[in-house]
Amino acid sequence: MTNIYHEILQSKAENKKLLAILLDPDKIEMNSLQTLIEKINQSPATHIFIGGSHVEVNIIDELIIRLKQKITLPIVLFPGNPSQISKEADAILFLTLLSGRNPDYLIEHQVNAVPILKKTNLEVISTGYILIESGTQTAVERVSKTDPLDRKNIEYAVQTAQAGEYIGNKLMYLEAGSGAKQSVPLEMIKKTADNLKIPLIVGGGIRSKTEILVAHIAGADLVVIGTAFENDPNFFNS
Ligand code: 1GP
Repeated sequence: MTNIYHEILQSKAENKKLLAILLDPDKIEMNSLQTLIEKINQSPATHIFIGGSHVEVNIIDELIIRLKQKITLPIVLFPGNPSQISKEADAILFLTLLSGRNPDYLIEHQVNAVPILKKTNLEVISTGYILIESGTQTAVERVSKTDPLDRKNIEYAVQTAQAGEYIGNKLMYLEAGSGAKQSVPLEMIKKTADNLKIPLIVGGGIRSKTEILVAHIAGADLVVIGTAFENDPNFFNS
C-alpha cells in the first residue's frame, strides 16, 4: 500500500507546498487524454484528484488505468458517493461533510463504503470536508442538501475544522465548490491553518497561478485546481 498521507505530512513539515489537479471523469474527452496527460506532466502538480458528482465507476477505472501508463503522480479519489470507489487509484479521501447536518454525508455513505473499500488496497485518508459559501449554489450543496458555512463567520469555520481534528480527521479540506464564484477567503485559510496541526487542503473557484500562490502563502498545504485547468490545459504554461 502507498503512504501518501505520510508524504503529505512530510511536505508540510518541510513547508513544501502541494498542488492537486482535479479531474472529473464526466468532463474528460478520452480522445484528447494524451494531450491532457502531457499538460499534467509539464505542470507543477504533485497529486491527481479524481472526482465528480455523477461519475460511473467503470469510467473512473478506465481513466485511472490510462493515466497510470504515463503519469507517476499519486492518484487520489475524491468521491461524491461510494459508487465512485475505484481500486485502480492509490488512495481515497474518506470525506465527512462537517459543514452540513445531513446524516447521509456524516456517516451513512461512509458505512456503505466499507465493504467496497475492503476489496481494494486503497490508502484511506480520513478527511474533514467544509463547504464555504461562495456566491452561488454549488453542486455539493445541491447533491448533499446542506448549507455551506457563512464566509464571513471565520471563527465558526475554524471551530468546525478544529472539531474535525479532535474527532480524528487526518486532513481538513476547505471547499468553496467546483467553479465557485468566490474562493475561500484568505483570512479563513490563514486562521484555520494557524489553528490546525493537520494539513489543510483548499479548493474551489481558484482561477490563476497567483491565486494558487496566495492560497499557499495564506496557509494551504495543498491547493486543488479543477475548472480552470479543465477549461484551459495550458493554464500552467501561460
Ligand atoms: C472542487 O475544490 C475543487 O471540489 C476544485 O474546484 O473546479 O473550482 O477548481 P474548481
